[in-house]
Amino acid sequence: MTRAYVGLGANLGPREVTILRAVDLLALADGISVLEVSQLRETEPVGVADQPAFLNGVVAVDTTLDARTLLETLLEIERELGRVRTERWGPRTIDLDLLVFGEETIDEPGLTVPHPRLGERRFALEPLAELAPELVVPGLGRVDEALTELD
Ligand code: GSY
Repeated sequence: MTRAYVGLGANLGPREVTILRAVDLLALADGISVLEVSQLRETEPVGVADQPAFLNGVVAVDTTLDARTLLETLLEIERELGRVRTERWGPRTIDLDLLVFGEETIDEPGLTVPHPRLGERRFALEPLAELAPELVVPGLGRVDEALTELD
């Protein structure tokens, strides 16, 4: 069993409804137990500034899946909720990012864990710190300390 953390984001359509539906679909998926969902917070877009504000949060799960299968499940849920991948940094109805997968470090085509930009993204680090401030992320260190450094 592996504890994993998944970033939740949306900036198109009914953002909160879509994010909560994504969490429901995660809970229904084989091999995944949803443990806790952070508060959802509105955040300014990072990257392409000229797009609507995001709603972001993080969900903690326990899973018997391996990281690649969990990632495929996340992509499947994104597709089910109408996500169409067009512009890389552009607006999206739903975004599920695999942030942390246990203590594993993975760098393969299409799968990099921990998420390579976690340490620079307040919109991901802040809700992660709400759920797991003492978590030590490989290559990043304690989540609460990483967040303080960002301040
Ligand atoms: O993968 C993250 C998508 N994304 C976001 C986001 O989720 N929140 C904010 N605030 N900015 C973002 N820019 C991108 S790309």
